[in-house]
Parts: sequence; C-alpha cells; structure tokens
Amino acid sequence: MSELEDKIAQAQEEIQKASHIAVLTGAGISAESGVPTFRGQEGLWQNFRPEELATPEAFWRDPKLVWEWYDWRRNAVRDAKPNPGHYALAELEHYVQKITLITQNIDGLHQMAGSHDVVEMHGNIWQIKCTKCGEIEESYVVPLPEIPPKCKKCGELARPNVVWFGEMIDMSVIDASLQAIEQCQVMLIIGTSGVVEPAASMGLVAKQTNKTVIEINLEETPSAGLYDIVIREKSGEILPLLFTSNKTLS
Ligand code: BJW
Ligand code: ZN
Repeated sequence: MSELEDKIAQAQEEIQKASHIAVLTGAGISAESGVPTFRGQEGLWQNFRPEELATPEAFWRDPKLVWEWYDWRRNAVRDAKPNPGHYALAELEHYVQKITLITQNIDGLHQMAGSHDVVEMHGNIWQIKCTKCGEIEESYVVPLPEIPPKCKKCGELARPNVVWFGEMIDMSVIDASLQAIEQCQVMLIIGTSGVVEPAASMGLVAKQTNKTVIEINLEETPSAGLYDIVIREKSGEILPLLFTSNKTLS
C-alpha cells in the first residue's frame, strides 16, 4: 500500500466510525471550480494582497476600488459550479448522522452542491449591505450597474456583506462552530492556508479536545504538524475517495 493509500484508508476508517463530523473549508476547495484563491501564485489580484483590500479602512479610503475587486470576484463566482469535492461533502450527509460545514468561502458553492447545515463565517458575496441603515439586498447582477452601489432604501453607500480584517465575526457563527467542534469526533480541514483567525485556530481547539483532525491541502500549513492525518492532494480528487462508505444511518 502506498503512503497515500494508507492515509486514505486511515481517514476512511475514522470517518466511518464518526456520528458527527465538523468540516472547515477555505478557498482551496473552490479552486477546482475556477474560483481564485487569496494567497499563493494564483491568488493575486492586480498586485493587491487581501490584507490591503479586505479591510474597512481600504473600503472607506477607496470604495470604488474595493467594489471593483468584488465585482471581478462576483463575475468569477457567477459561472462557477460545485466540483467533486463540494458534492462529496454534500453526499456525506447521507452516511453520517450529523455534518456541520463551516466555510470561510463566500461563494455559496457548498449550498449549490446540496449541503444543508452550512455556517458561513465570512458572509456571502451576493449580499449587499447598506453602510447606514443596514438594509441587506440580495443581488446577482454582474457586472454591477453602478460602482460603488447605493442602498435601495436610503440611497447611502452600500458594501459587500462580508467580514473584513478587523471586523467581528457574528457570535452565532462562532458559537455554532465551537459547538460543532466540541460535539464532533472527527474534524476535516480542507483547502485553507490556516493563517486567518479565528478559523485558523479551530483545528487547534479540536486537537485540545482530543478530536481526530484530518487536513487536505495541496501545500504545507502552519498547524499541520499537530493534525492526525495530512493529505497533500487536491480536495476534488481526495474527498470523493474518502466517503465511499456503505454505511447508512441506523
Ligand atoms: C487547495 C487546492 C485544492 C489550493 N485542494 N487545497 C489573532 C492573532 C493575530 C491576528 C488576529 C487574531 N485574531 C484576529 C486577528 C486579525 C485577523 C487575522 O486573522 N489576521 C491574520 C492575517 C494575522 N482576523 C480578523 O480580523 C477576523 N476578525 C476577528 O477575529 O474579529 C475579532 C478580532 C478583530 C481584530 C483583532 C482581534 C480580534 C476577520 C477575518 C476576516 C477575513 N476575511 C477574508 C475576506 C472575506 C470576504 C471575501 O472573501 O472577500 O476572508 S480575508 C480572506 O482570507 C477570506 C478568506 O475566507 C480568508 C482565509 O483564506 P483561505 O480560505 O484560507 O484561502 P487562501 O487563499 O489563504 O488559501 C487557500 C488554500 O487552499 C492554500 O493553502 C492552498 O494550498 C489550498 N489549495 N487549491 C486543496 N485544489
Ligand atoms: Zn440604507
């Protein structure tokens, strides 16, 4: 058995034993759907780093520039379809009593693949939120007719309904994530560089509470040394292999 086959067999065994699995995904799971990641060679946008654009300061300094970035990303996401990795996670719901899918992605591809219990940590790219009255509009129009867009209700400047650096993540999202990590037996961490908090620490929380952590990522990540099974392959190729269990809900 090759080293990879061995890891896959170990991961299958852990997954088959579990009744609750917590899954944390990042931009890497959508890479095979053609959605650009943030970091790494493919992740750059016109020489800006996410830390320079995904902040409230950047937005207030230059709302047009930040909206152009989001308009470009909305365009990239609009034509994207879920890939075998997204579908495998959705399918897993049929074999495991409870799956909690925590995603940092704002592309909606997990829901499109059929996953139900999805916790969106960083918001949703199709929602536009008024900076004054807080009204949220769902808009799938690409490109946006007006950049930056204005609130339909009060006419003030609107922003993407996403979480930027320095902004608080909704407490209900943190609670749901920590509760899932506390209750699960296995945590899967897929396609995230593991540098953005608080998501980056969730695998550590799982380890502190003796959960089995399985990571799937093409590249090395900061906390990989602490995890139980680490698979350095594409998630769209590995996830369908992990969930070929015949186990059904009892
Ligand atoms: C594949 C693959 C394939 C590719 N298969 N794999 C504690 C310590 C230090 C700092 C902080 C801290 N707590 C909070 C902070 C500040 C900050 C932070 O973390 N900074 C760090 C950079 C140091 N965090 C925050 O501000 C957060 N708020 C918060 O904690 O509030 C409380 C607080 C505030 C201030 C101080 C203290 C406490 C909010 C973070 C919001 C992040 N927002 C963004 C933008 C969202 C909207 C949008 O999408 O535009 O979220 S930034 C960006 O990074 C986006 C992503 O969700 C996030 C993570 O990126 P991800 O998903 O990991 O993608 P990549 O591109 O980095 O990695 C892709 C990976 O996939 C790679 O590893 C590839 O190898 C892999 N891959 N193809 C498998 N086929
Ligand atoms: Zn408004």
